[in-house]
Amino acid sequence: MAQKTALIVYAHQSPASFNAAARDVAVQALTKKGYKVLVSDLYAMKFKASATAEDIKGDLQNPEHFVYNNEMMVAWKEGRLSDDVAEEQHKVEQADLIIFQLDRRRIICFVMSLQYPLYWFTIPAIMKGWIDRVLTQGFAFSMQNMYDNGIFKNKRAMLSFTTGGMESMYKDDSLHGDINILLWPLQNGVLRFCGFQVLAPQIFWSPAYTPPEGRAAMLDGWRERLGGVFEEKPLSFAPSEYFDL
Ligand code: FMN
Repeated sequence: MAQKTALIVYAHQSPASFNAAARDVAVQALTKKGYKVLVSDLYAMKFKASATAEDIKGDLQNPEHFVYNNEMMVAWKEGRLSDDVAEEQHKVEQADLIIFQLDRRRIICFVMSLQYPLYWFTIPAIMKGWIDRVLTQGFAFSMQNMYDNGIFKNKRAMLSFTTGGMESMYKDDSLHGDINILLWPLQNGVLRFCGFQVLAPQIFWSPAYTPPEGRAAMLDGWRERLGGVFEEKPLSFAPSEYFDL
């Protein structure tokens, strides 16, 4: 049987961070389960965060009025994306090429995990850049293919992140408000929009203010969860058919 593949998109500058430890636990746990694990270490790669015309090789369709989405879609179809974007898209696709040799987007048992520290209630800029530049029109979505009919509907994805604030601060009646509101743009607007089955987020609350035994317990819980992550029921969202387009 072909080997199953998981991709961890990772954004932290320090190998001594809790995020690095969470990434290492994920690599170990998924490898133990028989997965081939790919890691995109965005800071180490010096991944370019800005979506610019440099992402396209060759001539632009409309140099007078540059429209990133349109230009990227044409460049993707014609194999003219910059090498760094093409390489990341290949990672997103790779598992099904290995597993089923079918339509390159139709696979099961694939997980994409975004691992990051919460910055200003969202992801770090470098990870937003990865999303902007890699999950492009045509490759990751189209007007016909989104949400329930999304291109990656047979793949799973999840957010895994650390916070500075404590869990009690992220409730609907507390200082920062409900964490689920912060996660909606990422979980619905990015992952589900592209069709991913979204797994519950893995939240490591305030590791910097947690004693060593508490940090170890968080990592143990993560390891245990990953052991059964492919049997988890994804989060539920309102079906697309409820809405008129
Ligand atoms: N912590 C929060 O709880 N909410 C935030 O909005 C938030 N914004 C941050 C923005 C920046 C630019 C930085 C550097 C930190 C921010 N933090 C915030 C704290 C980090 O989330 C925290 O330091 C990190 O999750 C700790 O994990 P680590 O040990 O792996 O670095």
